[in-house]
Amino acid sequence: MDVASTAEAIRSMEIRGAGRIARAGASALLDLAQSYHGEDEASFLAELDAAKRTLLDSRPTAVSLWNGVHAVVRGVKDQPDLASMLALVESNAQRFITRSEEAVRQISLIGAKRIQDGDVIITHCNSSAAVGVLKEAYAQGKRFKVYATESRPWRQGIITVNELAEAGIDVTLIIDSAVRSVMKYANKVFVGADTVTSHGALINKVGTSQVALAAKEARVQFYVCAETYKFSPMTLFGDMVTIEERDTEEVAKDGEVRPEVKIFNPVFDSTPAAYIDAIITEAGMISPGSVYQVMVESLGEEAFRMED
Ligand code: RUB
Repeated sequence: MDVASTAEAIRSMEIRGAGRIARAGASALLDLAQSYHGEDEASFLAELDAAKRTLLDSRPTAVSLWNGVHAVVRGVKDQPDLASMLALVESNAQRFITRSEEAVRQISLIGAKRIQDGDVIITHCNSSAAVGVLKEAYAQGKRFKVYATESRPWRQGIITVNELAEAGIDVTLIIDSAVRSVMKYANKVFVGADTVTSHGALINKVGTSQVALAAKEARVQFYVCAETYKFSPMTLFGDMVTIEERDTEEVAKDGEVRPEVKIFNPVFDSTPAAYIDAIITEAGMISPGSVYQVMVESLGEEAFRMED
């Protein structure tokens, strides 16, 4: 898919989930390089820069997209000629996509070790990393129950329950506001991540922080499944993560509520590090306090050289 259609598919949530949008962004830049017919370096760099901005503007919260796009463009402008620029975009993109898919696989294997027979697990929204952990544990022969939230307003929980049921897992769909009632039956929570800040806070689908609060109250273990390209270098410099607000029509259709009613539709929220027992990454399971160190090791020093 080209850059414009990829950005539109991300904006409209045809492509969604932090890992997928990062890979889609990298893949759109790969497509740009492979189909480039211009002849000079300056025009290519200008087109690459415009493509980068279009992709980054599509959804603001998941740093995975920022890290993916920057991993692809890194070093390109220092190349001596157009052919080397195109070759570097291609190899960077392919490397990012392969590593990202491999990271999800590693997280499944590492996370599955935390699951035992008889566990009752809650998950929220639809995270391929969290679903991967549950499916891997089941494939290893572990038997457990899952409660999955509906995740209003987009109801990504429907995708989760169908994926888990198809794999054979005993899964129950609940509405978001049932989380605290159901927490008394649960002993573990697994969720995904859009962004993890340098001080270990989690930015994920709105409602995640309520799940974490209920888990803390009930002393239920709360695990985050996050590839290290969801760690945000910008937060180290004090940048706040932008919480996306989507169309109010997603909450109530036009005409459904009186015109004087205001609607607020933030689609992500922030869970403080103190509510998180561990973050399961492809580099191993870490405490929220270790995010900075792992971020430097995994993303490399150049990820901290802030370009816009
Ligand atoms: C999806 C969501 C997921 C994370 C992680 O939100 O919050 O938990 O993106 O997903 P949306 P993954 O549906 O608005 O994109 O583990 O697949 O990267």
